[in-house]
This record gives sequence, structure tokens and C-alpha cells, in this order.
Amino acid sequence: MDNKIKEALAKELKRQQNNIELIASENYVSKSILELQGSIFTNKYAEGYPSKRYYGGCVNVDTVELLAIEYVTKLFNANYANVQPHSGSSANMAVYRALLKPHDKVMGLNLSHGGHLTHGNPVNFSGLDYEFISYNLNPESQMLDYEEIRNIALKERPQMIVAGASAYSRYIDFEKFRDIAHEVGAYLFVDMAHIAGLVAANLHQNPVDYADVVTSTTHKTLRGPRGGIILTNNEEIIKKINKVIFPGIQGGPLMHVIAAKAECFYEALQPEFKEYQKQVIKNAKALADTLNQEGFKIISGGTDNHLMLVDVLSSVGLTGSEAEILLDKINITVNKNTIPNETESPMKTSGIRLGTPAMTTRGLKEEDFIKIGHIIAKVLKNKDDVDILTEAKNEVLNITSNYPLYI
Ligand code: DSN
Repeated sequence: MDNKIKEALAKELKRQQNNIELIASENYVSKSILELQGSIFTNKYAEGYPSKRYYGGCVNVDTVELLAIEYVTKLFNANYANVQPHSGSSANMAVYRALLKPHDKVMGLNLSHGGHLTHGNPVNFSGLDYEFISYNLNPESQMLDYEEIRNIALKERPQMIVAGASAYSRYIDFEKFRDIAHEVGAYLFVDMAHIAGLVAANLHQNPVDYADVVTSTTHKTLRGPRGGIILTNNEEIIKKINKVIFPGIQGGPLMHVIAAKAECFYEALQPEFKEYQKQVIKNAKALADTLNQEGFKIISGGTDNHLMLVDVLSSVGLTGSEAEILLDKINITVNKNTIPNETESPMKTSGIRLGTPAMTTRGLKEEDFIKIGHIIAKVLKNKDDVDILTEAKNEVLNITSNYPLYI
């Protein structure tokens, strides 16, 4: 292996081992998933679908793709799945292309209110190719306002409503979204990427029961390899989706990733996965409560899932970017994040987003997250105190050394 690449890999392993990872969309995969994603399945071209390929020699990749489909449909109680999307973004592109015409009207959650770039942001293909109308969180509760969403839908009459979020800490009522979509004759499309693991563990309402089509990534709470999936109960919709994924927008499927996805769904079907997800939620509540007691403003007032958005600007006068850099110095990794009615640029922001999936995989419990909450508070309130920063970094290293990773 090239020495420079080898060195970067070794340093990244050390970074992952020595840091408290609080990026809500990250996780640590099992050794089996690592092995499969780095496996010889990467050598195989398999354009098409199981038993309908454009290449010979697909007998074994057919097996793993069929297993991935079998396990994921069981996990989410869905009739049909496409496991080939390279990412959540290409899964979402496939849904729009399968069900909409260019410039059709679509409703999605505003990015700074917790949505995602592919839910209609003007700099993303979704916002460029379709006419997106954003809905916002309620200004008082900072929660989804179903009455307001219904009012916008009745006025705008969109062809599709997108539900789902990447920085929203509260329960999402997909049944209410379904009722609104039905009332205005729109498709309901749910992007459950962030909460898929909670859904798999029956700790959140399953959008597959309500939506026409559901997408997810596989690497967040679901704890699998990086990639996307599409689920539906509708045979006509899956036929359209399959055509859009291949040959429409993708070429050869990443068979090493699909093998790792199959293992991810297998792992998520085991009873331990439910216990893991319960702990993810308990840990998030412990962290949010601690930060709240320390005087930090949590957007939406708390969390029902694996993440929280903290308004650091109004709490301690730091931008999200300053907080991210400061916490990085003491080996805590977070991401700056815009908040509802953001006044700063996306590179600065007023908030940081924190999540518990990765550190829960390492085995941390509520008492650890209470400690982490106090460390974060101490550092963000004393940014210029070198002694406090040194003490905080030692506390972090003490925690990470108690929960070894990949040894
Ligand atoms: N970038 C992902 C996240 O961090 O939530 C969403 O795609």
C-alpha cells in the first residue's frame, strides 16, 4: 500500500478511537460489514437485477442482492425494495424521476428547519429540477405544524409531499402526512434516513405503512455501509423506480456495498439491535437534559430520537463553526448546523447538531452522556481557558479509552 495512504488510514483509526463522535449521521460498522465492504465483491460488474443481468458470472452477487432484499423487506415490513442506490441522494433522485415530471410542484421541509438538501434546496438538483415549496417548523414550538402543512398543501396542490429530516429531534407523524397527501391527491414520499434504525427497532412509527415510497441511507442509525435503499408496497412504483435506478441514473451496482447492506439488515433483525436503539434514545435524552440544565437552548425543546440541535449562538455567544472547532480541540466531533430562522451563513451557523448513535455503539450509557454534556458545557463557556480545555481533553480520552474501538 502507498505509504502516504497507509499513514492517513492509521491516523484516521487513531482519531476514531480517541474521539467522542457525536455527528448524528455517523456510526461504527461491525467488523463483518467492514470485511464485506472491502471484499472481492468489488471486482464484479452486475448491471441489471438478480437473474436479469447484462454480465455473466453473477451467481454469487445475485445471492447477496436477493438476501439484501429479503432481509430489508422483512425489517421494514415492505413488499418491495431496491438496494442498489449508491447514496441517499441518488435514492431520492430516483423517486423524483420515477414519480414526477420536471417542474412538478413538491413540498419539503426547509433545510434550516431540519430538512435536507435533496428536499428542494435551491442549490441542489431537487430544487433546480422541481418547483419546491418549503414548509417550516412552528415558530413557537419549533416542531412540525401539521395544520400549517395541510394549509400549504391545500393552497399549493403539490404533486408530492416529502416528509423526513436530517436535523429534527422530534417524533414525525407519518399518518398525518399521509392524510394530508391523500386530501390533496399528492404522493407521500418519506426520507427516513436519520431514523431508519429506530424504525427498524419499532421505536418509531414505520413510514412504509403510510407512504407511497420510502428512502433511507444505510449508514446512519441503521449502522451499515454507506449507501441508499428504496422501499414501497406498490408494485407499479417499484417497477418505475427499478428502471430509473438502472439504466436511468446508475450503472453497475456496488456489489461489495450491497453485500455489506445485506449484513447490515441481518444485524438489524437481531434482538440486540432493538436494545441498542433503545439505548441510543436514552442517551440522547440524557445529553439533551444535561445541556438544558447547563443553560443551552435545545431547538424544539428536547429530543424524541437520536439527535438534538443546540442553539450555541444564543446560549453562549459562539457560532456553530466556533463551537465545532473548539470541541474538535478536545477530541469531541460535532457539526455546525443551521437552526430555524438562521441569521448566520451556512459556513458559520448558530447551532451544532449532536447525536448518540456512534458512541452508543461503543457502549456508552446515560451516565457517560451526562459527563459528556458537562464537558461540552464547560468548554463552550470557557473557550479561552487553556487549563479547562486541557482538563476536558483528558476527561474525553479517559472516556474513549474505557470503550475500545476496532481492537
Ligand atoms: N449529510 C447527512 C447528515 O449529516 O445528516 C445527510 O445526508
